[in-house]
Amino acid sequence: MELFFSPLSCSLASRITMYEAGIDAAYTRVDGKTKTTSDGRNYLEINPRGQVPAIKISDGEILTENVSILEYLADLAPKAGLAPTGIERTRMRKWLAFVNSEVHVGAFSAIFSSTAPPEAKAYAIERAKKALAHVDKHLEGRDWLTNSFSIADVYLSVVGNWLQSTPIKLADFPNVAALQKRVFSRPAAGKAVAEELALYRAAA
Ligand SMILES: N[C@@H](CCC(=O)N[C@@H](CS)C(=O)NCC(=O)O)C(=O)O
Repeated sequence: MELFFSPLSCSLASRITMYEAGIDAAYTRVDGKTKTTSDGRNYLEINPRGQVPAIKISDGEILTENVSILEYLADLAPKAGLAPTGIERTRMRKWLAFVNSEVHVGAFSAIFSSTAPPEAKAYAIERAKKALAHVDKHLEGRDWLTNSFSIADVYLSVVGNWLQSTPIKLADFPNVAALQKRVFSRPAAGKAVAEELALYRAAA
């Protein structure tokens, strides 16, 4: 398997999941500006959308989209318990979808966009705050988004990590902050975060 990633971007959730699940993979860095891989390939020929994450699976197929990739990875290692079954699976998918549509793409894509006008950014900041407040309320008295640790918690933690580059304060969402701390304190997740932080800093 090969993961196409950019340090500290949403593809970090795939790396964390792979480490948590004990999945062996090659990690190929993508330059988001030039759309080339670290070994000189044209990334647009791998994922025409030019976005990370993408994974190449054993038959050569390229899978894209965080929500589907994370679930695919979790299902490769059921014993790791990264995705529940039954109605809990449905609840987990709800949170994956919520983080993806309401927080990540619905808000952060505009907040970090180099082309979005200031009005769009201001709207996106308010949208992110509303969505995070909703998640924070759900997390009151809970350790995880569902009844046990899952890929939805991983995804939320990775997206929450971006707040430090925005005017939104993670501390305003204490339950989200506490969940992120729990996730990043796990040995596998912590290793993934530390590795990508080092790669990110080395390039800065
Ligand atoms: N719909 C995609 C969005 C992925 C996405 O936004 N990836 C960002 C990094 S977090 C990216 O590659 N941005 C560069 C670009 O859009 O050109 C998904 O959910 O997987």
